Amino acid sequence: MTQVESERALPLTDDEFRAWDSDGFHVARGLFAAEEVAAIRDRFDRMAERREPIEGHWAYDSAATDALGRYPRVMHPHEIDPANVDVYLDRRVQRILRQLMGEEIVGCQTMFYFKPPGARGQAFHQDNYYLLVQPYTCVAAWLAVDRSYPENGGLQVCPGTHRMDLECPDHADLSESFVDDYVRPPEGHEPVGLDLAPGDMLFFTGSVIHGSQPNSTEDEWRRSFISHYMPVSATHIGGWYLPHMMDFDGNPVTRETNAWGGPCGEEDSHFRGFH
Ligand SMILES: O=C(O)CCC(=O)C(=O)O
Repeated sequence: MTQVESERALPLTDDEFRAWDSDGFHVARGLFAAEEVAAIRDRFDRMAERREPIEGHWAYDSAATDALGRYPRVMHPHEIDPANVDVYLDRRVQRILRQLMGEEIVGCQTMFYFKPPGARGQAFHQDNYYLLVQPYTCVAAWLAVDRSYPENGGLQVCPGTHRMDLECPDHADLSESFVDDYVRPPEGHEPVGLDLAPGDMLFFTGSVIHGSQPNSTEDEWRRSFISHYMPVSATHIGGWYLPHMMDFDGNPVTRETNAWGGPCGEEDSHFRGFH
């Protein structure tokens, strides 16, 4: 294959694309090289070692007894270090997303999870309940920075739930989940626990029910860098994402604010915040 041909070649094989179409998720094994993943991990570890909250990004609490109080997730890390923009706007990720979504895509937000030993998980949920992208849905790109598997709180996904509507969540068990929303996996769509190596990237759409258990290991961290995107033709998104959006050339993107109340009905007025 010439260089031009290989650049044009689609990243997923036909079988992989069929699996994406029927399951709603795809794992790109080894998408990021070991050195790239180590650089991401070291960057966030250095940030955490400073033990200083970062307004709007990192709600570090030195007095917290809960592991997640001392290692909360980092919100929009692409706005605190340009090296994180490179992860958000990575061209390999763009090529995969284009094929998955069938059109150009734009970025909505980024996050970084430390998930240290003992940290609570995140109960089953659907991302587009929060992002409110319309029409169609958002898509997540979840990069394993450490090995990620069920015991250390790795991600679990419910195949086939990408065809579901958004559900109004119940309350979660807050001893297990740090977020209070829970969507029960429907019969026939039981969760699958994924085993991801550092550098693997998991893609899934905003309707897919997914979540994670607490990290029950003694000494294994489960760090991950998470970005959300949407098709360029989407016209609406939850307003709180607007300041964090950009296209793959780094230009700001704007859309209409989605004022839709969501699947819980008119009375659903609780602020969902970022996700
Ligand atoms: O990484 C996790 O444990 C949960 C992340 C997640 O569910 C999300 O970003 O929507």
